[in-house]
Parts: sequence; structure tokens; C-alpha cells
Amino acid sequence: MHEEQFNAMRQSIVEGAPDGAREAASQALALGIDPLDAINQGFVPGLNRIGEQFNRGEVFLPDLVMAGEAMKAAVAVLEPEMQKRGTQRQVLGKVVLGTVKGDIHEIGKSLVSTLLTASGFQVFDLGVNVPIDSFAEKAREVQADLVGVSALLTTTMQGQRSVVEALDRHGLRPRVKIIVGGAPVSRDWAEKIGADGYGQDAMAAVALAKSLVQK
Ligand code: B12
Repeated sequence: MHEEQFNAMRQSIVEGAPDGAREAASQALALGIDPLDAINQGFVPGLNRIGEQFNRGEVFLPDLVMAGEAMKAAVAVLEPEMQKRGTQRQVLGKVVLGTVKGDIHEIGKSLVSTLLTASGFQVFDLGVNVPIDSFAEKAREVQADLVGVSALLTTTMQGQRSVVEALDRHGLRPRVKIIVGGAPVSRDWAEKIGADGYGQDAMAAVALAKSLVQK
């Protein structure tokens, strides 16, 4: 079902075509495709493919940049619909979220932000390349329940450990819980650095956040 549309979505990312991605996203909405399905079955596989090609040296950094731009264009079209589908009104908890210092990958972090917001969390999105102490400072300022740290590089994963340590140093734990994610991150890594949880994707991040604020 909708295989042709999912192909068009994948293709727009692989070609790094923001206009094509925008169009494929609008078409998906017009056809009644769930925006999250469009992301997970259409656009993200395109990103995965370009990532593999980059790994093999078949495409170069500018191609990655254009794929990222195309992805952002698609998400911008799908986002209002995702927000609308989140029906929760009462605030479930406050989350400080960001991509750790040295890392500028923002697409996954922003998806997590969108879905958490749509699910009833108040999200303070610090953006990308966020200094370690900023997570703790913001968490204190807004009395956050959760801190979420994204890392897409094996080198910047270490920064997640530093955020755990910074929250300890600021005396915020165990009241404030910390969750981690990003392509190279795993449950084992989360345990190893003393984080409270790991989410494989944005849906898992929401389930995890809900379970942690209920504790
Ligand atoms: C697009 C992209 C870029 C774009 C980013 C554009 C942007 N605005 O974000 C640009 C061109 C900037 C880029 C740059 C680089 N990139 Co890059 N990039 C990618 C690519 C292709 C896709 C990433 C992406 O957006 N995925 C889609 C999203 C939806 O998935 P996600 O990020 O994993 O997020 C999901 C989950 O992980 C989870 N999640 C994410 N964060 C969090 C947080 C929490 C708290 C939770 C619970 C869950 C969670 O939920 C998200 C939603 O489902 C990946 C390959 C890949 N397939 O991952 C390489 C990749 C990550 N990049 C890579 C590299 C090497 C680089 C560069 C170093 C290249 C260079 N030579 O300069 C630079 C580094 C720049 C920097 N300092 O950060 C490598 C990393 C290798 C490694 N293991 O360290 C990869 C894996 C490509 C590869 N195969 O070699 N990149």
C-alpha cells in the first residue's frame, strides 16, 4: 500500500531535493498517510541509504547536507499534522532536549521534540552543539523532569556521559531523569554511563518519557 509514494519520498531524500520532498510530504497528507509512517517508511529509509553511500565513499558531504535539507523540508510539511494528532492537553512533564556539543545533527532530535510536544510534554529544545553544562543549567531553571541528549557520532556519544556527570554535579539527580538516543547509541551504552533510559526512535522516546515521569 502506498509503495509508490514511499518510493517518491525516499527518492527525494537520496536526490537531496527539498522541493520534491515537500511535494511528496504534501501528497502523503492528501492521501491520508499517517505523517509518522511517511517519516519512518518513506523519508528515513532515504536518509539511511544516503548514509550508507556516504560510508562507502560513493557520495560526499554536500550530498549529505542536501539530504538533510530535503528531510527538514519534508518534516516542516508533516509537523503541523503530527502536532494536531497529539490530543493530550495537560502537561505530562518538562523536558530539556538537545544535541550534545560537537554534534550538529538535528533531524532526529527535532523529531523527538515534535512527538514529545504532541504527546503532552513541554519541551525546551536547546538545539544542536549544546555545551554540557547548558543541559543542567536549563533543567534547574525550568525545573525539568527529564533531560534528553542526542548524539549521532561515536565521538560525541562521550558527551552524553558528561551530561550525566554534570547533572550529578549540579545535584539534580535522581529527581531529574536523563534519557539518551541517536544512531550509534544503545541500551548498553545508556546503562554504562548511568542514564535512566534509551530510546531507539521518537515513538520509543515518548513511551520512555511517559514511564519515567510516572515513577
Ligand atoms: C543527514 C546527516 C548529516 C547532516 C545533518 C543535517 C541536519 N540538519 O541534521 C550533515 C551533513 C550536517 C552531517 C554532518 C556530518 N556527519 Co552525518 N549523517 C547524516 C545521516 C545521513 C542521517 C542522520 C539523520 O538525520 N537520520 C534520521 C533521523 C530521524 O534519525 P536519528 O538521527 O538516528 O534519530 C532517531 C533516533 O536515533 C532517536 N533519537 C535521536 N536523538 C535522540 C535523543 C533521545 C533523547 C532519544 C530518546 C532518542 C533519540 O529518535 C530519532 C527519531 O526517530 C547519518 C546516517 C544515518 N543513517 O544515521 C549520517 C552520519 C550520522 N554522519 C556521519 C558523519 C561522519 C558526519 C560528519 C563527521 C561528516 C564530515 N566528514 O564532516 C559530519 C559531522 C558534523 C557534526 N559535527 O555533527 C556518520 C557518523 C559515523 C559515526 N559513527 O560517528 C553517519 C552515520 C554517516 C555514515 N554512515 O558514515 N550529517
